[in-house]
This record gives sequence, C-alpha cells and structure tokens, in this order.
Amino acid sequence: MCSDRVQLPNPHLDRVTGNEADYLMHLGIHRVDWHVFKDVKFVCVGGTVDRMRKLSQHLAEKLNIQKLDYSFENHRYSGFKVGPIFCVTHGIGTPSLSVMLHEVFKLLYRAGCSDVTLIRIGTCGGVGVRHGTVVVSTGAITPGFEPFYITSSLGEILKLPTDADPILYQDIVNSKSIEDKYDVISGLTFCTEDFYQGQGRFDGSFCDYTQEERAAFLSKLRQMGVVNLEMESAGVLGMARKVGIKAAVVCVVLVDRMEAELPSPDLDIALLQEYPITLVSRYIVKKLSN
Ligand code: R2B
Repeated sequence: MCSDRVQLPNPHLDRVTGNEADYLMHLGIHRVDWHVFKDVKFVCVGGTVDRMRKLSQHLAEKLNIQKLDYSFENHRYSGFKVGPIFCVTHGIGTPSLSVMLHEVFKLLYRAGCSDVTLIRIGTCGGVGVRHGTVVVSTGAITPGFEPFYITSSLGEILKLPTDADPILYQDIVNSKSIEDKYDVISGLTFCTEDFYQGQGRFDGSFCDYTQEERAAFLSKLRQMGVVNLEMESAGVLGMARKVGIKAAVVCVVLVDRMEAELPSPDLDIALLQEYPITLVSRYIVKKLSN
C-alpha cells in the first residue's frame, strides 16, 4: 500500500499541466517553491490554524528546528513547515479537506518526495467513550454504514475504501507514555458530512427523528465497533489509500455523544487538544530519529 517515491494515479496530469506550469490554486504554491518541500516525510492536517500552529511549535521545540509559516496566497488554508514535517489546515468536512489533499499530494509528487505519511490530528465526539480519550482510527465508515469515502466522478458516486494502515495506527497507539494523563484507544470512526442531523444531534436548525431513533442509531454504531464521530477521517483514509500514501487519524474526544450533545462548558478544550498533539509528535520524533 505504501510507496517510496510519491506517484499519482492520474495519467493526464503531466499532459494537462506539466511540471513547469502546474499551480496549486488553493494553496497558492507555484513551481518555484516545489524544491522547498522535497524533504517532507510527514504531512499533518487538522481543522484549525491554532491547532496546526501549536503542533508545529511543539515539533519545532522537540526537534530543535525552525518553524516556517505559510500564509497561503488566497487565504483558504494555512501551513507550517518544520523540517520534514508539513502541517496544513483543512477546515470542516471532506469537501474542504479533499481540495487541500489533492494539492498537497500534487506538491509531494512535484517535489519528488518519498516515504510520506499523512496524519490527521483532530477532535471528535465519542460513542460510549469519555472526553479526553484519544482515538486512533482503525478505519472509517460513512452514512450508509459502509467502509468507504463517498465522493463523485463525472456525476457518478465514487467509493474509496477507508481502512487504515494497521502497522501505522498500532505504532501511534504504542506511542503513549505512562506519564500521559489520557487514554489512547483504537476503533472505527463514523465520518459524516454534517455536524447536526448527520451525527444524531437534537440541537441543529431542523431535526426529523425521535429520541428512540437517535438512541438506536448510536447503539447501532456502537455494535458495529464505532468509537467516535467526526467529519474528515474517510476523506483522509480514502484519498491517501488511493494515491498509495500511509495515513492515520488521531482525534481527542470532546464529549461522549451517548451522554450529551456538546462538551461541558467547564471542559478545558484547549488542554484536551494538546493530547493528540503530544502523542503524534512523540511518534514522529521517534520515527525521524530511527
Ligand atoms: C470535528 O470537529 C469539527 C466540527 O466541530 C469537525 O471538523 C470535526 O471533524
């Protein structure tokens, strides 16, 4: 599944744009900058600028390497580069994520990168899992309860398998230290295209189900082995698998959705978001020192 040099399964790419003319429109990166990214071995993605900035700062300190900021030209995404690690934001949901990933994969290809690993660091709701727990996804299922990232091609539904690389996710789980004040588990992730009805919430602007139907939905997920809910895992796992790049999804639980809709107001969400940052950084630092 994993390749050495990044290759893209697009026979038209070099004919249509060629290395000279290609331009990463949403990242605003031109060919003059390809070479800057040549050394990238890890791409870390996450929803917000703040989380990616904290991750890159943490990595810069651990590795004693300078952090470079990329305020991408058209302000859709933000990025930070710490030596061989490129951290990029993806916003909310797979449409926003997929545009960024297409361009990051092209960047890796154009720059001639090899042995690249992609890791999403995020937040999620738990399904029978308490807040503060870090979940490393073993795979993602999507509405319809199937293990596919559902996108489209020429107007037809395109389904990309979403199983995660078992060695990678186990290595990340094993990166937990006994000093960590959080639990780390692995399990299936339910990835939705909507935060409210899609995840069985009652507090959206409209809602078409009963309390019983919502409870049955969460129980069904639980029985299928789902331990958390979020909105990007299927895109990360499905798209990375399609281009032969290893990928993992590591999210901290903000609220057990079997108990509540929203995190408790007195929860220190900033602190919880540091948990996957420390876990993934430890994994990356260990890998880079090997
Ligand atoms: C988790 O949190 C965001 C929604 O609040 C979304 O990006 C996700 O997957």
